Amino acid sequence: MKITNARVIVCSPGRNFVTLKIETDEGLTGIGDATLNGRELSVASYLTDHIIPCLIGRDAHQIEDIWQYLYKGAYWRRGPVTMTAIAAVDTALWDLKAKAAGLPLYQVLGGKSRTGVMVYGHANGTDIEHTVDEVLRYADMGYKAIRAQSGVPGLDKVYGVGRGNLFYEPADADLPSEHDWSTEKYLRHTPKLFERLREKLGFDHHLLHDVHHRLTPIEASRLGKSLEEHQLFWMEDATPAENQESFRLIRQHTTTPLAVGEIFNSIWDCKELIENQLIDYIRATVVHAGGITHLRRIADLASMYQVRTGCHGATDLSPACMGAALHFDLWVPNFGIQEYMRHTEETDAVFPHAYTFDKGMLYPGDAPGHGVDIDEKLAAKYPYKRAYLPVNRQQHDGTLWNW
Ligand code: GCO
Ligand code: MG
Repeated sequence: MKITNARVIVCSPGRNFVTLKIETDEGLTGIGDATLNGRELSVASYLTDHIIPCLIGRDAHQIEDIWQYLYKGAYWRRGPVTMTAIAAVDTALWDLKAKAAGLPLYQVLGGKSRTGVMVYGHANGTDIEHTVDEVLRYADMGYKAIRAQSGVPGLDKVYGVGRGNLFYEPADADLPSEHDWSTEKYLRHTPKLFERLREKLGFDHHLLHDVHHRLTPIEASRLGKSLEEHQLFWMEDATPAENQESFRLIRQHTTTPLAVGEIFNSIWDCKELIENQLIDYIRATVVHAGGITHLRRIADLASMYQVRTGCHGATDLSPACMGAALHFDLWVPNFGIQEYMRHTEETDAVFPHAYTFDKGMLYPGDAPGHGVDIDEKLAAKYPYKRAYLPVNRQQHDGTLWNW
C-alpha cells in the first residue's frame, strides 16, 4: 500500500484544528490529528514543508520504519512541534493499517482489554456552590469520574472556569489574555471545595483536580495533604515537570495520587518520574507524544512501575485524536482513565466519528480504522482564526507565572 499523496487541513469549527490526511494507491485514506493549541501553523508547516515530501512513495504499512525515519532522520529530536507532526503521520498510518485489515484499530493493537473506556468530564463553576451544582449535574449525566475546578475568591480569571455550561475553551483571544494568580488564595480555597463536594456527592464518584502547574513542590505537597481525606482520583500537574526530580518532594509528603504529562512529548520527559514511581498516572497522549507507536512505549515503561494511563483529552485535541486514543485505551493493559471534554456540535459535524458515550464510558465503535473522518467541504467553511492560550501573572506584583 503506497502513499500517493498527503495534505494538511487547517480548520476552525469553533476552535482551530490541524489534520493530516494520507492517501494511498489502494484508494484508502487515513487521518491523524496534528493540533498544537496556539501554535497550530508551525505544525502545519512542519508537515507540509518537511515531512510530506518524504512520505510520498513509501509503504504505508511500515509504520515503525517511518516513525524512526522521521524521528532519527530529522536529526533534531523531540519537541512539541516535531512530535505532534510525527504523531499525525503515525495516527494516519495506524488508521490505514486497520482499514486495510478491515478491523477496528483496537483489534490491530492486540484486542480489547476491557468493555469500555471510563472517562472523566469537566465540571466547573464561578464559586464553590456553583461548582458543586455542576458536579452533581455531571453525576446525573452518568459520569463516574468528574474533574472539579472553581473560581477563587479575589482572583479575576483562573484556569478551568468556563463561560458556558458544557464547553470550556481557554484559547479565547487573538492575543494572549491575562489571568491573575495568588497561591495563598488558591490554597485557602481548594480544600473547602472538595470538603463541600464530598459532603454533597458522597464517595461513590471519582473526583479529580487540575492544579495546572501553578504551585511549587512544597505548596503542592501541602495541597495534596489537605485533600487526602477527600480521596481524589488524582491531583494533576501539581508543579511544572521539566525537573522530574521535583515530584519527589510532593510524593514524600502526600498519598494523594499524582498525574502529570499532558504537555510531554516523549518517553524521556517521564522516564525518571516513572522509574522512581513519583507519579500514579501518565497523561501523555497520542497527538503530542509521537502517536500510538510512541505512546505504547511510554505505557509499557509505565506498566513496569504500576503507573497507569490517563490520556489528555481536552477540546484542543481533535476528534481524530480522541478516536485513536479510545482504541488505545481499550487495548492498553495499564489503563487508568481517559479525559473527555466534549467537542461542540460544529466540531463534531466536521469530524464524523464512530465513538459513543454511555453512562460515563466511551466506546470507540467497530468501524475499520480509528473510526474518525473529516468532512473537508464542511471544514473549508471554517477558516483558521488565530487564538492564543492565556498567560498568568502574580496578582501582587505582575510577575509572569505558570498558567
Ligand atoms: C486539561 C488541560 C487543558 C489544557 C489545554 C491547553 O487537563 O484538560 O490542562 O485544559 O489547558 O489542553 O491547550
Ligand atoms: Mg490538565
